Formats: sequence, C-alpha cells, structure tokens
Amino acid sequence: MAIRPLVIVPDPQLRLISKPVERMDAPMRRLVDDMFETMYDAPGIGLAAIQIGQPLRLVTMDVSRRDDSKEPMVLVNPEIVWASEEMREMEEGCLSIPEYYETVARPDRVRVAFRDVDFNPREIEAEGVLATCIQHEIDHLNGVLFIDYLSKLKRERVMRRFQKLARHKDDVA
Ligand code: GNR
Ligand code: NI
Repeated sequence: MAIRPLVIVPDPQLRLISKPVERMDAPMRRLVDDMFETMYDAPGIGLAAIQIGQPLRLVTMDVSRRDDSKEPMVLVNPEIVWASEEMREMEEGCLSIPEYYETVARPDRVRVAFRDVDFNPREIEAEGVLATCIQHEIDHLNGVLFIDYLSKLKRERVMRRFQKLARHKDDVA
C-alpha cells in the first residue's frame, strides 16, 4: 500500500470525465487500497480516483467518526438513480482544494446504484453527510468541483489563490 500525492486545483486532470471500471482485478484492488491509505492519511471522508491522477469511476469513503469504528465503503461506477426534492446545506471541503470551506446546497437524500469491491451490483439510499459526500464524489467523476456551485466571484477568487500558489511552486522548484 502507498500514500499517493493528491492532485490539487488548478490541475486540469480534475476536469476530466472518468472512465467506467470494467472489472475488479488485482491492480484495481491495489488502487483501492492506495486510495484508502491516501484518504485516511489526509484525512478525508471520501476520495475519487482522479484525485490521485487515475481517471476511473472509483470512489472510497468513510464517514464514520474517529477510528474506533471504521466504515470503509467502495463505490465502483456509482450513479444517482433518485434524488429528493428537499435540499440540505452543508459546509464542504475538498482535498483537491486544501483549506477552503464553503456551504453548498444539495439534495438531502439520494439513491445510488453502484458495484461493490467484488463488482457485485448494489443500491443504497443515503442521507445527511453520506448523501453530501456521495454527491461530491460523483461530481469528481464528472469533472465537477464543489466550488462550481458558488458564485462566480467566490470561485474565481479561490482559483486565483491556487493559481498563484501553483506558480510559486514552479519558482522554488
Ligand atoms: O474530506 C472531505 N470532506 C468533505 C466534507 C464535506 C463535504 C464533502 C467532503 S469530501 C472531502 C474529501 C474530498 O475531497 N473528496 O473528494
Ligand atoms: Ni473532493
């Protein structure tokens, strides 16, 4: 297992449409292991494969509190099959946009079809933090970031901050 470097904005990889996973073989399971290790190390409650540079429709999540009861989840090729009319506002952050938090409104409950780590088809209904996290991760698979739901002013302010940071990195390299 290995902790892999995170892809950070404005890296254009974050705008890619990820490709469906066709089978769960040994290399794919190793990728899942690395995603969990990277996610727990960050720490984060979810991670999409593109955040470590792999454009595949693969998500790891664990929304449990603290490490007394880990609840690792793997979503392969997840799809929202139903979303509630009711919305919920939650403060979001993203490992690809470090140390920036803003409130986003999303459907309060969603039904999600996906395949598990053995590639068996499954469906779950999620609400609360889990529903928010699943929607945030599925957005990543489609090249969408939570800042896309903010005003243009806020989004451009954040993007300028990270563009400046990225330029600075080139300076010292
Ligand atoms: O760790 C994370 N926390 C979080 C908090 C509120 C809404 C979504 C998230 S997901 C984020 C990790 C991440 O960037 N996943 O893509
Ligand atoms: Ni994210």
